[in-house]
Amino acid sequence: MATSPMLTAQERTRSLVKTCVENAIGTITLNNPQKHNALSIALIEELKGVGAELRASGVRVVVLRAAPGAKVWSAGHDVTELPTNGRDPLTYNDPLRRLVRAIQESPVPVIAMVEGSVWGGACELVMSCDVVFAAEEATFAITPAKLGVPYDIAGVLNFMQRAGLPIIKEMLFTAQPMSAQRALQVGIVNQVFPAKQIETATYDFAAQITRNSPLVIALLKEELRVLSAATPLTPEGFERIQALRRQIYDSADYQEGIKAFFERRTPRFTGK
Ligand code: YXS
Repeated sequence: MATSPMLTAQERTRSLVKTCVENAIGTITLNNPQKHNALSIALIEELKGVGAELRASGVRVVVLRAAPGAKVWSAGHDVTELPTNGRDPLTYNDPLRRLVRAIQESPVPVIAMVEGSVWGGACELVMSCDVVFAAEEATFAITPAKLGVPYDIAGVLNFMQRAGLPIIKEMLFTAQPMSAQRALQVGIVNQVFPAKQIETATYDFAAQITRNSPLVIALLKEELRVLSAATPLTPEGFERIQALRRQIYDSADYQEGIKAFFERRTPRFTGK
């Protein structure tokens, strides 16, 4: 039975993430609890770096997790890094966008092992992983509408690929946390376990993957990525959405959402 390889000679700690490798399973642990693992540029750059190192080391599968028993898996995009000067907050080269693509394009399956609450862009990060195992008390809240953020096309597509439109609309329009049980019912989460069992269950599952052909798994993962990304979007459709998004990140409501976050109050959106 595979166990969580948390104390191996190959364990390495940077400041914001920890990694270790055992039995061809790489583990990346988000390690910034003071900021609830907010997806800052610094944390994302470290995540991308260790991901590349693990792939080069020949791991067959990666487990992405927070510290054992975390109350918050990740608080989402680092709000202090959202631009308020009229620039698009989520462009192609935004660190979160680059991290999501790196996970999707990785030839190695990534399993999100979720304990605690997941917020905003971290929900997209989790939902872009290949498999999601969650503890019973985990929750998932997709928050652009709460923050006033004009989420981008690629991000919305990633949500659409994880659950049906009614569920994604429910999560996006309310910005409220969804329980792990409900996320399991609607297919956002693959399996749910009591907190005490989730590590063993995740690493037993990961071990099954390590026993299969890495070449075929890499092919299947890329086939599924390319085929599921085949979305008809006309240039006019793309430009229309970008124009709508620009009206929002130029709006007073966008500024209000971020201001309210820092003032720890409910935003007062005017629709302007
Ligand atoms: O006051 P200090 O310096 O200790 O810092 C506090 C928080 O400001 C900080 N923090 C964050 N910093 C930047 N970006 C964040 N997303 C973020 N979240 C938290 O961490 C320190 C401890 O937070 P605190 O005091 O609120 O902890 P708590 O235990 O009372 O509450 C935990 C949470 C997660 C319920 C609370 O921190 C929270 O609601 N965080 C924001 C969750 C959220 O709305 N995330 C969405 C971020 S925007 C995003 O992801 C996309 C752009 S979008 O919105 O479009 O999806």
